[in-house]
Amino acid sequence: MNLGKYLSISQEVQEALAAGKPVVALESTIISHGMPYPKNVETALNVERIIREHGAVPATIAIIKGKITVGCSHEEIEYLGKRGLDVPKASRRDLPVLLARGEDGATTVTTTMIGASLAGIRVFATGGIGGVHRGAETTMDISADLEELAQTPVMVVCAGCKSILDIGLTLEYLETKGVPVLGYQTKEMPAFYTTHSGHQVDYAVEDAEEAARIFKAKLDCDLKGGILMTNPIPPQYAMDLDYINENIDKALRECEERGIKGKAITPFLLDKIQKLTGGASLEANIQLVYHNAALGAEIAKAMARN
Ligand code: PSU
Ligand code: MN
Repeated sequence: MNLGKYLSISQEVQEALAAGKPVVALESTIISHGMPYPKNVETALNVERIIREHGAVPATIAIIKGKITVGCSHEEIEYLGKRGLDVPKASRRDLPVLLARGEDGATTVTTTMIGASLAGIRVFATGGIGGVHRGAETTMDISADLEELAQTPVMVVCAGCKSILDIGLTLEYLETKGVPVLGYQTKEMPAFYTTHSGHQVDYAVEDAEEAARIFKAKLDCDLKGGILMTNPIPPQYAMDLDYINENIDKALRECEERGIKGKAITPFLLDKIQKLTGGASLEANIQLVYHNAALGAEIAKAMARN
């Protein structure tokens, strides 16, 4: 590999990794495409602070001027948040083009996993992942996040997936690809805004130590690919199931009527749901990301001890 030219790891993250300290990767699409400015920047900086308070080092990842940047500065986070949708959303297929052209990109779960893995980071905390979209049997819209989980050895801590997706088909796809889906102290797959989805995870996990042991077993046996750790939103922040599903359905209908396609679909739906719920879903989203950051840090610490 001839990576040097394309990878830039902050000094703090380099030092932490060299010393075997816990590091948690964070994505940038959630900043520029997932939340409005300035809440996005405020949230991203709070997430970094929470990870530090839990004794780990945060590493926000983005493409900055043609480099996969692991450990963005506060200025870079502010820049990504302010530019918002003008920063191209970068999935695996976009990466070589942005790097060769020296451009910026907001990393999705997929490209954040790639950056984390290149740097040697094993755990990544975010809000939600992409998955199999409803109606994928005709559109074939299946997020590249699932393929990345199948091939890149990173544990992704999220709050499950939203019912903008077909949760049942997403779980089937992950099973086919050999990706373990774990529930943090729960057997039910959380659905982002709610703890309830009507679907089961593969295994409920007791604590961060057990999660780290499972990850280690996967690595030790060279089983390829990552692990999905789902962490339910704290109940006090969870939304009413019928209320959120009604609004998700409205957003999906508008998406179809307006003919929104491809990588624009997920950001469109997130924005629409936030507007339809008068910001209540944004608040839930922020709280679940904080919760995942804390768990990500605990898992990173357990991995560092193993
Ligand atoms: N789901 C969320 N919030 C997000 C995303 C998904 O609840 O911000 C973002 C993540 O970056 C994820 C990407 O990797 O959307 C998936 O996009 P797509 O569906 O186009 O693969
Ligand atoms: Mn898609």
